[in-house]
Amino acid sequence: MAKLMVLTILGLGLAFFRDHRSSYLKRMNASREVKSIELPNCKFVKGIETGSEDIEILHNGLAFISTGLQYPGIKSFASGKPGKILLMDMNEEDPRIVELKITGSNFDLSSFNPHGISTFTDEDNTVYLLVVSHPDFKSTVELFKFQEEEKSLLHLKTIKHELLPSLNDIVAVGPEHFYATNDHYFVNTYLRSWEVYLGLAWSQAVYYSPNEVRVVARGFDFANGINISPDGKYVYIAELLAHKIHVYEKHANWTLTPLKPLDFNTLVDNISVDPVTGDLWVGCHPNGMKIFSKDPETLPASEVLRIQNILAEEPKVTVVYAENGTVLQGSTVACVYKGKLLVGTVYHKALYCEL
Ligand SMILES: *[C@@H]1O[C@H](CO)[C@@H](O)[C@H](O)[C@H]1NC(C)=O
Ligand SMILES: *[C@@H]1O[C@H](CO)[C@@H](O)[C@H](O)[C@H]1NC(C)=O
Ligand SMILES: *[C@@H]1O[C@H](CO)[C@@H](O)[C@H](O)[C@H]1NC(C)=O
Ligand SMILES: CC(=O)N[C@H]1CO[C@H](CO)[C@@H](O)[C@@H]1O
Repeated sequence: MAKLMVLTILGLGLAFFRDHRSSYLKRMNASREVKSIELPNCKFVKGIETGSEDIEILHNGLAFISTGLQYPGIKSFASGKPGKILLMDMNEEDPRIVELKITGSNFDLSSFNPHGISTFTDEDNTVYLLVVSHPDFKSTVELFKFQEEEKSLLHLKTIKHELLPSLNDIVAVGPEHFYATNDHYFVNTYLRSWEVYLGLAWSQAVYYSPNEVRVVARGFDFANGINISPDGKYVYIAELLAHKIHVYEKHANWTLTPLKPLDFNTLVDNISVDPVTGDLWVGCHPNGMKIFSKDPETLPASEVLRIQNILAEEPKVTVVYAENGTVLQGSTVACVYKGKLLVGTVYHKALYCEL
C-alpha cells in the first residue's frame, strides 16, 4: 500500500512537471520559426555593441538609449562594466552616438545598470530622464536632468520604495511621478528561475508620486514594457510570457481600469508609442527561450510589431520586421521618428532602418 502511494505521488509529480514543461515551452514560445521580413536601408548604429535595451525619442528627434544591461541569466557583452546612456540624433543622415556624461555628487557610476527609461518634458522645455537601474541587484529609479549643450545628465535624485522591489520599465507622467512595472525577477537568487518556470504571475504595476505609491494592476506573468497614449487617457502593459498587451483606462485619480487584453504569437517586450499617430511599436522575442542561451550557435530572433487603432474592435497588427538572429539578436524595443525605425536589443546591437 505504502509502495503504491509512493508510486502514485511520483506519478502525479512527473505529470505535474511534464504538464508544466509543455506550458513553460509554450509560454516561452520556444520553437517558433521566424520568417524573415526585411526593411530597406537598414544599418547598424555605429558604437552600439553591448545592447540598446530601451530607447526613447524626444519630439525633436534626439534618442536616449540605455546600454550595457546585465540581467540575471541573460548574456551580456558588457560583463562587469557599468552601463551607459547614449544619445543619437535621428535627424542626422549617418547618426553618431554620443555617450552622455553623468554628473552629480551623489551618484555611484560604477554600479549603474540601466534598464527601462522614460523622459518627461516640462513647460519650460526642461527634459528629465528617469532610468530604472539595478545597483547590486536592487531596483532604483534615477532621476536626471538632461543638459543638451553639455551633452550631460545631471543626477538629481535616487528613488527607492518597498513597492518598487524588482523594476523593469517605467513611464514618466512628471519628473518624480510615474507608472512602473515590477517583473519580480531581477534579484540575485537561484529561486527566481523556478518561479519563472512555474509561472506564478507575481508581477505587478505600480503608480508612484512623492505623496502616494500604490499597486494599480497585478497578476502578470512577467510584466514588461509600459507606456501611455499621447492623450494620457490609456496605459498599455506588455505581459511578456502570456503574449498579451493589456489596455487600461487611466482615471484622474491615477487608478487603472482594465479595458481589454490583446493576444500575440510572440513574447511582447517594450512598447513605444508614436506621439503623432498613437500607434504602438513593440519589440518582441519570437522564440523567447533562445534569449537565455549562451550557445553562440543559438541566436535569439528579432521581431517588430506595429499596432494601429488599438481601441478598435479589431486593431491592425503588422509584422514590420522579422529576422532569425543572424543580423539582430533579441530585439526589445522599436521606436519611430519621421519614417525611420530604430530597433534596440537586450545585449546585442541597434538597427536603424527606413520604413
Ligand atoms: C524593454 O525591454 C527590456 C527587456 O526585457 C525591459 O527590461 C525594459 O524595461 C523594457 N523597456 C521598455 C520601455 O519597455
Ligand atoms: C478613482 O476613480 C475611479 C473613476 O472615477 C473610481 O471608480 C475609483 O473608485 C477611484 N478610486 C480611488 C481609489 O479613488
Ligand atoms: C537565418 O536566415 C538566414 C537568411 O534568411 C539564413 O541564411 C540562415 O541560415 C538562417 N539561420 C538559422 C539559424 O535559421
Ligand atoms: C502561444 C503560443 O504557443 N504561440 C505560438 C508559439 O509558436 C508556435 C509555432 O511554432 C505557434 O503555433 C504557437 O501558436
